[in-house]
Parts: sequence; C-alpha cells; structure tokens
Amino acid sequence: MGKLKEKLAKTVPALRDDIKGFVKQNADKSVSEVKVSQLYGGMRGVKALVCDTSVVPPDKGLIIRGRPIGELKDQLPEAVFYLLVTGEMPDAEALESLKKEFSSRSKVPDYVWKTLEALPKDSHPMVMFSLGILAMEKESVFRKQYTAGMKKSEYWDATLEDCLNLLGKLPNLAAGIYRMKFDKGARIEPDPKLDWAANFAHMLGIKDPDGSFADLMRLYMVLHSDHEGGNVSAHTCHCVGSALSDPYYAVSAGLNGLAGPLHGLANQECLRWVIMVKEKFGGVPTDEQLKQFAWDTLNSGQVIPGYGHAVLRITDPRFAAFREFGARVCADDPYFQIVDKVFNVIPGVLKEHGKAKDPWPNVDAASGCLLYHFGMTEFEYYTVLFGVSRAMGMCSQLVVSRALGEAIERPKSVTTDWVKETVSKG
Ligand code: HAX
Repeated sequence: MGKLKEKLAKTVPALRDDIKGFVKQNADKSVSEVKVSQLYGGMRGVKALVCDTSVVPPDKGLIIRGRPIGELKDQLPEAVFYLLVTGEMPDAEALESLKKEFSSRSKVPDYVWKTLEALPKDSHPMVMFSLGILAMEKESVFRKQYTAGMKKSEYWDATLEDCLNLLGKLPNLAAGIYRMKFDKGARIEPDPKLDWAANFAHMLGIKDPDGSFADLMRLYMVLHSDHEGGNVSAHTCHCVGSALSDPYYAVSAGLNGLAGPLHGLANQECLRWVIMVKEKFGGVPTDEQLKQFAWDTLNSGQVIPGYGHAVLRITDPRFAAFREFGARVCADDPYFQIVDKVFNVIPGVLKEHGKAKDPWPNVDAASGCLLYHFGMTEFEYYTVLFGVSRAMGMCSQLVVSRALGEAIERPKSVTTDWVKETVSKG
C-alpha cells in the first residue's frame, strides 16, 4: 500500500465522523442567501458547495490547505497533490512513494491510441484528451468494486485507486496527443527515473538542453492544480462524481467545461491576442499603441483575454509566479516583453472601460508566452496542459467527497414565474 493511502486509511474515519456529527448538530443553521441577481447571474457568490482542498479569497488568490500558492511554487506537483488530498505536505518517504505510484501506473492502453487515431484530424486536442480519458473508463476499480457490492465506507479507497491510475497516465496520454495531433513523430516512452512533470516535458519532446522547460512544466502543473470548488470544471466534476459515476466519467466531464473560452481556453486566446499585437506593430508596441489596440478590441465587443476573474479582485498570484519565471528565463523574448507591457497598460484601460469588476490579470495572461518561448507554438494545445494539472484538483476533490460520504447533488431549480411570484410577495 502506498503512503498516501496509508495516511488516508488512518485519517478518513475520524474526519467522516466529525462531519457527520457537525451536520447533525447544525443542520438547520443558515450560511448563505440567494438574491435574484445571483439566480440569473451564474450563482456568483452563493455559498452552496463544500470544498476543503483550497479556497480563493478575492483579495489573496489561491490558498491550498492553508498555504498561499506563492509558497508552493517551488514544490513538485506530486507534493501538492498529496497536500490537496490529505491537508499535509508529504515527508521524503511519502513523496517518493507517490512518485513511484504515478510512474508505475503510466502506461496508456493501446486501445486508447487506436480510438484517438480514428478521430478526424481537425478534432480539438481537448476533445482527444477528454475522449482518451473516457475511453479508459472500463479500467475503473470503483465501478468494478461498486458492482461487486462495495460498502460506502470504502468508496474513497476505490476512488483513490482510479485517481492514481488516471493521474499516472495523464502526462503520457497528453504528450501522445501532442505528438499525434501536431505530427511530431512517434510517441516518446516515459522515463521512470523522472518526476511526474519532468516526465511530461520529456514525453512532449520539446528541446530542453538546460532543463528550463521541465522547470516550467513543474511550475505550470503546480499553479493550475486547483482553484476551489465552484469553477466550471471543478463543479462539473464534483456534480458528476456525486452520482457515483467513477473518476474517468467525472474528470472527463470536468475537462469539457475547462475547454470553454471563458474558462481554460482563455490561455490560447490570450496568446493569440499577444501575437496579433506583435504582428500589427512589428515588435513590442509603445504604451500608447497598446492602449489603442486594447480599445479597438473592447469597442469591437470582445473581451481582453487573460484579464478579469469571477472571484479574484487582485493580480492573480499565479500570474505573478509565471511573470517572475519569465523575467528569470526569457526576459529578452518579445512575446514576454509584450505580456509584461500588457500588464502595465491593460488594468488602466479596463478601469476606464468600467465594466470588468476585476481589471487585473488572471493565470492565463502569462502562461502562453512562456510555452511559446520554448517552441510549443501550437496554442490549441495549451488547455490540455491546464487539464493535466487541473485533474489533480478534480481528483483530490473526488477522493475527499467520497471520504466524507457526500450526497448526490440535487439543488432545487425554480421557474421564472415562481421567482416573479415570490418577489411580488415581498
Ligand atoms: N475584457 C472586457 N470585458 C470584460 C473583461 C475583460 N477581460 N472581464 C469582464 N468583462 C466584462 C464582462 O464581459 C461583463 O460585461 P457585460 O456586463 O457586458 O456582460 C462585465 O465586464 C462584468 O463582468 P465581471 O462580473 O467582471 O466578470 P464575470 O465574473 O462575469 O466573468 C470572466 C469573469 C473571467 C469570464 C471575465 O472576466 C472574462 O471574460 N475575462 C476574459 C476571459 C478570461 O481571461 N478567462 C479566463 C479566466 C480564468 C480562468 O477561469 N481560467 O480558466
């Protein structure tokens, strides 16, 4: 048994009893109310979900199990996954154990590659990624054990098995998709000596003489790993998982939400915008030129990608971490210089525009130019990288949900007639 499972086996029963007792004692206490604007406004701010892996205070940004993301940026993704699931950082032995778990589960079955090869050539990489995961559903330990009569108290264990299997395979699957979709040649076998993110970098086949691309992948995987429970991908995964659909179904579903342009696809849109700027001005523009270009984008009814957030009201600390990496590794790169200039100019433009509640950059504003710098120029692929990382958050949330014995999601929907009638009664 791996150290992660050993740890959970010790902690889960007490945690479950604690929550059970707490809910029983406080069942009728109220924690949130719902306004009409929220009903029709994407439920923004309604407190109706529990997620213990991370929180996103609007004035601080991502905090994983009490640790601000800025403090975790030099950790391995494996350590962050352990933290997400258990609430504690792993010691050296537990980290080694998890690294071994991932690398021993990395083989992607041949039928997955055949399924992906049968798709039309112009399928989006996110379709390939989500479908590749769904195709592996027949491997689910949870489904087999559920069919065999597993007890509710054992759900977390089978869910963890599926999640470790899935996370072990995702870098391999995602790298294979990159090479297949963009004609990069044969798939590259994983190297069992490498950590999870470095292995991903290795299998992508990007030239990396000094190891900086592997460093970027480690950082990328840590920064995108989780963002509490209400964002579209996390919430979708949680909802599907609550029906006891296994992690293959649930994570695949979550990734379909991540593929939307207002969510994870924004990183590809962001780089597209930066490239347009460079092409239009033949290099790094002046502040005035950039300001005018931003106004042209806004006046044509489009958003400035990479800016604004549903929850945050500050510069996203994940953006700050990418910017710091860029300043260290590729300060001379014109795309990085444009991203840096955009950061100086756009918040002022958005404030003047007066619509966005958050005029500051989010995580997607800087990641693309760094990937581009290393020669990963196929920006259609960027959301897949986001997805590999976010799968850690989705999986950890699934394990915790099953450990706590959470119920199937079934909020009450209401009709507009009901809302009008209720409001008219005062
Ligand atoms: N540029 C122009 N207008 C913007 C804007 C931006 N970057 N951000 C928000 N607005 C506009 C909204 O479109 C909205 O306009 P309408 O009233 O005309 O509909 C208004 O400002 C109020 O929006 P908000 O309350 O500030 O923002 P929301 O919570 O509704 O939406 C979004 C948050 C992230 C979707 C939004 O800021 C946006 O579209 N940003 C650009 C796309 C982007 O970067 N998405 C990635 C977000 C991070 C993420 O989830 N990554 O996965």
